[in-house]
Amino acid sequence: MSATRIRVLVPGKINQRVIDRLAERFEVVRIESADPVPVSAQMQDVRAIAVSGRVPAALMDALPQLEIIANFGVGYDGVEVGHAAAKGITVSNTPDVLTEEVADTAIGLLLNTLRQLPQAEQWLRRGRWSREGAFPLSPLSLRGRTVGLYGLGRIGLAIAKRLEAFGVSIAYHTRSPREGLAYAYHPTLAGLAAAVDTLVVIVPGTEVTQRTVNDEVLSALGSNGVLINVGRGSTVDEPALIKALRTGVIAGAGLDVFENEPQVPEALMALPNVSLLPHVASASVATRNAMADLVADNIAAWFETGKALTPVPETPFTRRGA
Ligand code: NAP
Ligand code: 8YV
Repeated sequence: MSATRIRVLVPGKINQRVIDRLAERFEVVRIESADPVPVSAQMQDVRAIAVSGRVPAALMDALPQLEIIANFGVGYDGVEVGHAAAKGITVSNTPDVLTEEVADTAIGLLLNTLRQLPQAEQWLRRGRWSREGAFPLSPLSLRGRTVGLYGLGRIGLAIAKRLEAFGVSIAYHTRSPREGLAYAYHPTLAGLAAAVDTLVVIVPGTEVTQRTVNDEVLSALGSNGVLINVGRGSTVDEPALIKALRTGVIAGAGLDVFENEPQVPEALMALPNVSLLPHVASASVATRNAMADLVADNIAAWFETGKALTPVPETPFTRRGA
């Protein structure tokens, strides 16, 4: 089948390389956002969506010929995947190509949080080193820590491998233990938090993981405790975290993701014991290019071979008639 005239909808902003790659073979239709749902004759024969953001059920319902949604990102919490599965629409994501980059960033964020490296650089840049002397010693250190991973999938494992080289103890919580690993498994998140002093969140944002890092988990982590979140903001109860950081229930936090991005609570920004990044864990040119290619290649493969390259587990479909 020729793919040249197939119409692909792109709601909202996306990496330019996705547009350039798709435009080589498809007709790309851009709209500002998925809300409100577009109503136009053009929508009647849209067969694919490429997206970095939300695809609500209503958008799927407005596109009668929709076959595939290619998500820019390994996490696809913005796509109502249950609705897509029920309608026989395939959803693809971008696993593996970003794993090492995100793991690198997680380690950087962990060190920044513990050793206050961004604050130390500001001390130098603002002339305080020459005026006032040495930057104060960091109260926290990675030395002697026990790190718990909440999530030990592709990225969690890549973080754990890096942590091994730092000589820290490693434990984890997932729904089912991974075979063949020497890390201590904890069947509950609260149990993991009680056993470690550093908790790294790298689970998907789902209804089940929502706000699971709550008062109880933060209390269990303890007053020397540090929380690092590179998964999704929805997994952490942000007001509970702010309270815990303010009152010394835990010692510090490093966050790349937030509940209501790009809004970050003033109360969080005002805290001295946090290191904050604007969702940049995969944000290098090379990694974002690889993600963009995988989005375009998923759509091309779907129409050429009848199978997406990296469909999500909920939609293991092949194309009708392929
Ligand atoms: P993955 O390979 O699917 O791993 C997910 C891990 O989470 C698995 O170990 C899984 O184990 C565990 N998990 C899932 N649901 C759970 C639950 N309810 N309770 C406990 N554990 C649970 O995914 P990945 O490639 O490592 O990516 C993980 C997530 O990182 C993505 O979904 C995305 O949200 C986030 N991410 C963020 C950035 C960023 O820029 N900050 C970049 C990339 C990815 P079980 O199935 O055994 O529970
Ligand atoms: C991206 C991510 O920043 O892959 C993911 O799940 O969170 C990041 O790599 C995001 O998906 C694109 O905006």
